[in-house]
Amino acid sequence: MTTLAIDIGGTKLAAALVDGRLQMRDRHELPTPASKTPQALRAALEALIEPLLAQAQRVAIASTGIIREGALLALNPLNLGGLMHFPLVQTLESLTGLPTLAVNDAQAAAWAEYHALGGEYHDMAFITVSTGVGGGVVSNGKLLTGAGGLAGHVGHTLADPNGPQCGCGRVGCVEAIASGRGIAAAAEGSLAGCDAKTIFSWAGQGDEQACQLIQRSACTLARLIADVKATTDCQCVVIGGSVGLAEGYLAQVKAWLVQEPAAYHVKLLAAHYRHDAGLLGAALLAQGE
Ligand code: ADP
Ligand code: BMX
Ligand code: ZN
Repeated sequence: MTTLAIDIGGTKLAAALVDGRLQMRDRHELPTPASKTPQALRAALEALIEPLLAQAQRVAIASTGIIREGALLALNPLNLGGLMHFPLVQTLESLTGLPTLAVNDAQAAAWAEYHALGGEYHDMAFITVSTGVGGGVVSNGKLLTGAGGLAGHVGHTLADPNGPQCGCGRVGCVEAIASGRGIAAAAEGSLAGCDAKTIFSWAGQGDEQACQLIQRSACTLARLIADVKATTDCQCVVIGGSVGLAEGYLAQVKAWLVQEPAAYHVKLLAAHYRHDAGLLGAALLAQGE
């Protein structure tokens, strides 16, 4: 059976066909519409799936936001242009006529990365550093989604009580500091208005402010990883997302983590499936694996 896998992030939408055991083809992307209206997201999803639809027998979605009873509920609506609620499964079922499953993007990616570890570990966590900071936890071989879909949303734990306001309503969340959006929001002067990707390229050229912004993110992420270790006693933490996978970032996180007491040290790995972990995890879950 061929699965039409869809990944809805705060910055980009991706779709691909997935056959059998994780063979992916025809992957392509579109920008996520920066509009508050559900109509804009529906139209973008329709355009995204159009070239793939005829070959698929089911749909699997990994999406940013809390996924509860098939609907997307934004925890941080600012990551989706202010969109609060979107009927995800209902929309895709009506667009495709196919059975559809939806799961949070970082939870889906955690599941794919857990499979990639090949049975070596039974307790792991995945953290994406992307538009936001998302997380997924596998405990004793089971993916935790929680009673209402909130499990693993570690990006909304406290990093700094005097830190920036987070779009979720709290102050000083990890996401408000460490995410791509958080890095960009703190940029001043010559870097004001730059996105995280541009700030990374300035850091590569030795720009002092750019290096400091990335260091602030990496240090915040390392403290979060220590908290995740203390909460779950996971055997490894896998890092994904375009910021998490950016050159040199993981090495900085590792350097900060070793400065924490040894009890909080944990093996850190870059996502095996790179930018496809969400797509593949959703496909695996739709296959019942
Ligand atoms: P999404 O959040 O939609 O899943 P990404 O994982 O691509 O998407 O994360 C988007 C964030 O990553 C944005 O803040 C963007 O500026 C940043 N980004 C994209 N590419 C890079 C890169 N090569 N290096 C560093 N940051 C990047
Ligand atoms: C936010 C939250 C999470 C998501 C994470 C990463 C929303 C809309 N999203 O914390 O559900 O997993 O961002 O999302 O509240 P991404 O867009 O950065 O991949
Ligand atoms: Zn928050």
